[in-house]
Amino acid sequence: MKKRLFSGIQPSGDVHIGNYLGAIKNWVRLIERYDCFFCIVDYHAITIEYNPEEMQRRILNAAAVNIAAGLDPNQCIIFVQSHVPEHTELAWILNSVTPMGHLERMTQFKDKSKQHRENINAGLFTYPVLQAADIMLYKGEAVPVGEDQVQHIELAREIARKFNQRYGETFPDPVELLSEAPRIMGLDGKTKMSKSLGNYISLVETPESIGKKLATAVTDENRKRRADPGNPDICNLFTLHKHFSQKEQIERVNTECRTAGIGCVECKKILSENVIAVLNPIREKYESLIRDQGYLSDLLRSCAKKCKAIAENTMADVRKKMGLT
Ligand code: AQP
Repeated sequence: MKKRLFSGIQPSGDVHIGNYLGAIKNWVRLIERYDCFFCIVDYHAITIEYNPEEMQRRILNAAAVNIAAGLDPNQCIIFVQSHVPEHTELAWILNSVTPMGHLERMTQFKDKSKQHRENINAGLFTYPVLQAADIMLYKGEAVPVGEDQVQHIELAREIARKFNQRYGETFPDPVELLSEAPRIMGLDGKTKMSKSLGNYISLVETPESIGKKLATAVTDENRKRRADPGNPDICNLFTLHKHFSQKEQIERVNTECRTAGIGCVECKKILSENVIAVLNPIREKYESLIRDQGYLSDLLRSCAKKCKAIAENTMADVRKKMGLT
C-alpha cells in the first residue's frame, strides 16, 4: 500500500513561482509514489481579510492552476477544505491537546500579526491546529511544503503524538518533505515571495509582464555599474536561473557575472526567456481549464466525496477513542 501524502494551498491570491518551485513541482514529482491528497484550504484563507464575492473564483483558479502545472486529477485527489466539514471538527478536538505555548512560538503567526495588525484573530493563532487536522484526517505521512511551513509540520507531529499518548495509537507521524527550492525570495530580493506581498511572478503571468517584472527585479545591490563585478551567490535572480535556465546558461551567468563579463540586463533577458518558456504551457492549459468551470466544480465535488468517506471513518474512530459516542 502506498503511503498517504497531504498538502494544501490557500486560495488567497495568485499562485506564484515560489509556490510552484517550493511545493507544486514537488507534488507533481511525488504523485506516483504516494496516495496523494491536495487541498485548496479555504478555511485557512479566511483568517485574513478577503472579499467573499471573490472566494469562489479564487478556489476555481487555484484548482485550474494546479492542474495546469501538472497535477493530474486522474492520479490524485484535488478538493476544497470546506467541502469536508470534518476538518474543522477534528481541529476543535486537536485544540484540546495543543499547548498554547507551542502556538505562541509559531513564526508565521508572529509575521502575520505584524502584517495584519487590524485583524489579529483567533483563527490566525490556531491556524497550525487546523493544518494538523487537515493532514491527520487522512492519516497523512508525507507533507511536501516550502520551508515556511516546516515549523507547522513539526507541531502537527507533536499534536499527533500527544493525541496518541492520551487516547491510544491513532495517527502516524506526519513528516515534511522539502523541494530543492524550499524558499524563493520575492522580486524585491528581501522578503519571501508571497501572494499577499505582491512581490511575485504568477504562474499564469503573460510574457510581457514577466519581462517587465524581471527587468525591475532587485539583483546584487553592490553591483552599481555595468563594469562592477557581481556576486551571483547573493543575487536572487541567480537563484531563479538555477531553477529555470539551462545548465550552460547557469554556468555562464555564474562565471561571467563575477568578472563583469555579463551585465544584469542580459542576465535578466536570458532568465525572462526561460521563465516564459516554462510558464507559457502552464498559462495556456490554465486558460482552457478555467473556461470550463462546470468541469472544475464537478471534479472538486466528486473528489470531496471520496475524502468525506475517509474523513468520516477517521472521525468515528476518534470519537470512539475519546468516549464521545
Ligand atoms: N516563497 C516561497 N518559496 C517556497 N515555497 C513557498 N510556499 C509559499 N511561498 C513560498 C509554499 O507553497 C505552498 C502553498 O502556500 P500557501 O498557499 O499555503 O500559503 P503561504 O505559505 O502563506 O504562501 P504565500 O504565497 O506566502 O501566501 P500569503 O501571502 O497569503 O502568506 C506551501 O507549501 C508553502 O510552503
